[in-house]
Amino acid sequence: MISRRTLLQIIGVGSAGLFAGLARSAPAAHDMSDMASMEMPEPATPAPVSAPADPTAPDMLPPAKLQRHPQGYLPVRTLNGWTLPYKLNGGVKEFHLVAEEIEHEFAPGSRAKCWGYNGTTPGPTIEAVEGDRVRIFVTNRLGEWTSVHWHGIDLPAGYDGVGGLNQPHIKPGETYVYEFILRQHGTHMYHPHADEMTQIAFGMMGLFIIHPKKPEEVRIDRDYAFLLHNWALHPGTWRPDPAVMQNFDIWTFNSKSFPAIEHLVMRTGERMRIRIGNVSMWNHPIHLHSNPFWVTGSDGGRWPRSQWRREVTEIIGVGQMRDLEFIATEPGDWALHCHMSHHTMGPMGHELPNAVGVDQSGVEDEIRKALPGYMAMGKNGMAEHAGHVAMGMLPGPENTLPMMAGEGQFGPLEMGGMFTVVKVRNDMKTGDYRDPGWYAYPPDKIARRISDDPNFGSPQRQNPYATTNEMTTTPAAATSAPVPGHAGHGE
Ligand SMILES: [Cu+2]
Repeated sequence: MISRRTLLQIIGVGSAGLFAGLARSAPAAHDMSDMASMEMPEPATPAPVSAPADPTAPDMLPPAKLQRHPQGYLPVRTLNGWTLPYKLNGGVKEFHLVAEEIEHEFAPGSRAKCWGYNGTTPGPTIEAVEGDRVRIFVTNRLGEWTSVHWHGIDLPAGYDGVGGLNQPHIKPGETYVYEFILRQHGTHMYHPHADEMTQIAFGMMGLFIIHPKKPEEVRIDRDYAFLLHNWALHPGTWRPDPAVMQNFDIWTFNSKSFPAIEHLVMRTGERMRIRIGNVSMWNHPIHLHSNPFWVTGSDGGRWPRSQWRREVTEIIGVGQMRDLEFIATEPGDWALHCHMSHHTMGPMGHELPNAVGVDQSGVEDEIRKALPGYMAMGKNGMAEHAGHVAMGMLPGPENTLPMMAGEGQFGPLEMGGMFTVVKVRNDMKTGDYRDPGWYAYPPDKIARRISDDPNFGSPQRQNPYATTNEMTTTPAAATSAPVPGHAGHGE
């Protein structure tokens, strides 16, 4: 089998060749010296393929503490991401984005050649304030042209970024400048409007948060933000496939797949905003356990309170942004996930025969003659798959995540995509974003086993479509005696 490194060398992206090439083609860079001291990855020197950066290293994570910006706003916390530093130049906020190829890790065990900005996908979050004048330099270090569209932002047409329509494309090596005054506030994003099918599929996207000029009437204590995306990284390959339209392998919050997605933390009684944007090819019903949240805003800014809605699941449509706000009343670990159940899974085949309920014992022996080690699975459902993965019995193809992943304090979570945890604690300090670990459940407030007898309690059960005399429960029978054939039900 060809190793990943060998493969990358064969196709000519060995570290030396790739990065030397980039350095030669780099234009005279806009001064980024003041950015070097900030907590961020080096924009122009992505980690070499042979010694990839560890994305869990402290310098790649958002800071553990966030303080209010001098202009008064609470900065957003971009899940697994970062905010782009700016330079003030004559009252104008200058940002510099660099479109480039990067090596990205979706979760340990799955890496790919992606495209992004300033070393990451999503690119860094741009944060500014309503009324600010921003000047954004965009340097193209890709091998093809690009452009940047400022999605949902009210600006002169010449800065809207549709290559060919609003501006000439930004060719490799060139730097373009966009400059406009922010006339609104809200949750927005940026992405290319040039060869979108490829450039977005490879991860080019970023959040653009405009804070309101006047302090918000209802104050937010924690402000999280992430973008939804899907990727087709076929098992054993190292480059997302931009031609796939529906059967994606990897579902991500900010280009990370659970369990690599950062947890959201908050204190009981705090008000959290979760800003979510969708750059993917599917709509995603995002569901938060615990209290219902209010849907309070979008690209259109924070809505008037009369328009706020209480929900527990909100569909974030393709190209949409939504702000969810919620006040935690119960401490604990609460799931936050897409409710499309395939979107919380890792890579899997979809053309499998349905083996649930099928006795495969004879077949297994036959297949083993041709495929030694073959293991028939799925007779009782797919949960045993997660167990086998956890035991290392199913290594899977190279560079592929398990279909079911993630481990909680009580066992496998069986989730591998758009899933993370909101950790509510009574003692989280204001502005502290450190992971408090798993919740310590009070022993009298947790579901627990009280019997292992399947006949326990003889609850009422029905089977109105039974064709034999087995298993038809009536209320009368249910309250008197166990039903004949009960133990075989469900086979
Ligand atoms: Cu989804």
